Amino acid sequence: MMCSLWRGSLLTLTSSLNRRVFQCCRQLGRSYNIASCMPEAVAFQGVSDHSGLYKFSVNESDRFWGAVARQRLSWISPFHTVQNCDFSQGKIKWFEGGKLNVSVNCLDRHVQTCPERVALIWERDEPGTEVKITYRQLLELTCRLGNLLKRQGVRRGDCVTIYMPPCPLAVASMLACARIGAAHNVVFAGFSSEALADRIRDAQSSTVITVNQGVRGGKVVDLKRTVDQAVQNCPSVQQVLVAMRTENTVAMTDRDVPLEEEMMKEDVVCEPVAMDSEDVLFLLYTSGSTGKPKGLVHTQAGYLLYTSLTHRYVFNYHDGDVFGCVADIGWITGHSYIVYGPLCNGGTTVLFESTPVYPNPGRYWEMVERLGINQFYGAPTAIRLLLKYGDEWVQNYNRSSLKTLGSVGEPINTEAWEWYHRVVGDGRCPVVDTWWQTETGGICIAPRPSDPEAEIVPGMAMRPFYGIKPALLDTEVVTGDALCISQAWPGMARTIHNHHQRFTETYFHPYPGFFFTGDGAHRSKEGYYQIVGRLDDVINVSGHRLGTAELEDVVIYLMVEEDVLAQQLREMVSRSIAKYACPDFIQVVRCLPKTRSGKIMRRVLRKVVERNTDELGDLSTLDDPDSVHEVISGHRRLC
Ligand code: 6R9
Repeated sequence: MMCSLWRGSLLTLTSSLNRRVFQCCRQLGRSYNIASCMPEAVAFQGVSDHSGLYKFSVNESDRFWGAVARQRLSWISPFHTVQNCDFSQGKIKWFEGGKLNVSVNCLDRHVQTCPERVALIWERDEPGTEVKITYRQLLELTCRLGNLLKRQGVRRGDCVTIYMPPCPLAVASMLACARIGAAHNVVFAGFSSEALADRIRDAQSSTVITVNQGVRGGKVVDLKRTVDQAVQNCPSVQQVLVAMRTENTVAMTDRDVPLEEEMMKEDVVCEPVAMDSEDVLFLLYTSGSTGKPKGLVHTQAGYLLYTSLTHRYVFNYHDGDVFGCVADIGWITGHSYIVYGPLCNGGTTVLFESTPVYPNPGRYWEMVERLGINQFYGAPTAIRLLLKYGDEWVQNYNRSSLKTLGSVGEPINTEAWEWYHRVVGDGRCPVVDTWWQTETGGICIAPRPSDPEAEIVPGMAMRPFYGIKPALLDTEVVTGDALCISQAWPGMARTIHNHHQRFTETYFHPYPGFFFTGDGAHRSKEGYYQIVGRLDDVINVSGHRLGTAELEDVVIYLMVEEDVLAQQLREMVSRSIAKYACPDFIQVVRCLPKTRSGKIMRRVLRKVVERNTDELGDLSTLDDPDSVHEVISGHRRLC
């Protein structure tokens, strides 16, 4: 029976009226009006252009978000207050009084209008074996899972930990939690058993959902075994639901529940729970620079609204498009732009199980051709890796379906940006460098390609999204560098699970009255933003503050080629930045300590250089633990 649910069917995606309206608007060219930048905006009388709409969104924030929330979301009962926020206490509340169900917004309403539209394309590890799941099928999977969770004793307000690679059952698990009012805690299925155990314990989950094995880059990974090890140290866990990703059997204990078998016994109808706007939707842990990882809390309505709006406008997503975000679902990017944003918009979204180089460095672009991907969203670390392999791997494939290219996770250096634009996008697709964080819930600064007038400068995140009011505040050494946001927006995190004080201290105390992002940024005279990296990674040389991004932009390629002498590196830095910026000390390593999402853990490097290797902080998100040992031993040898 499972097979019939999994069997992919080729569907003709219906082109809705909406799409035709947009085509007309585009034909009108420069004489576009407000309806072409935001159809919802007809409610904002008197506002007639894109920048006017932005101003309205920040100056009349209640009217803006109130109208958008009424139009974009399906409510069970209407909200009475748009926002009730006080940064001094870290109090953030949106759409109070309103009740809704997130899974209904992501599934049921699309099943009513287009049940056979493809919701998910599961791009499995082996190219050409993708599986398509329609909205009707995804609703069915979600309901069965919701009923199973209830049968297993999961109640409204509980938190379910999900340790699965990107796959339809992982998405159905997230939505099943949302349907029955439980929160989810997705843990990246590459984290160690200790990292998983830490997160299960902090979230106090009684239920874990996993798969027997994962498959990535041609390798089989024993995920269930990692869960077994983790739950030994998690007294809260009462059951582990195990889905079968491969045909290999794994040892099952009394605690384990065979997921497919049990969900097939359940009904395909599961009554959605009416949730308050501010009930918890999920926890997501991000590494803290010191101490334990932080379980950031996102709630129902505001988060859903914000991801849906940003997905629609930042990527210029239209009905019928295929959206390809190659992130993992265990990262906020996966939550917001694989699952919630695209599904809320009735989109078709890709779940990428593989790696950028499996079976070869043409994988992304072969997939773009085969699936007809229209918006591609990836990380600079992968773009830089692929660039090294040359243009042919890209040019071998037809990429004419592509309309927008997105970048996220770290600053994209100029060469990578140019290559992405010129080679991948054939110079015709806007590259949107999107700045945001787990804490912000969705994209906050991006070029906004849906604005036909918008200029895009390579390597710049450019402009704030609707409702986002950035402020650059003085740091200890330099004026106007610390990126803050001066008013609330619906997508922002509400607290750190069980640590509200840490939440207010981290984000609201450094600059009273502002949300502090921890990143540094510059603003050009045109008002465009450029992100320069984490402020705590800034290097202070003779009173000059240097962003790590700026330095890395100069040396990055040489480092990869590994055949460049220290002297040449110094000359380059001195030529491109200044003599004072030249490093005194250069250590060549095989690879830098990075997180799974490709961010260099510079705080760890700093500790090594300071010889404080006993205080490396939270290393649970580290991709390759050996990299730290190599840096430490190499550093000892050199000094
Ligand atoms: C979405 C995500 C957040 C941190 C953020 C910043 C860095 C993300 C960026 C970027 C420069 C961009 N970052 N996007 N820096 N340009 N376009 O990555 O969330 O994992 O929480 O990381 O990533 O430093 O503060 P998260």
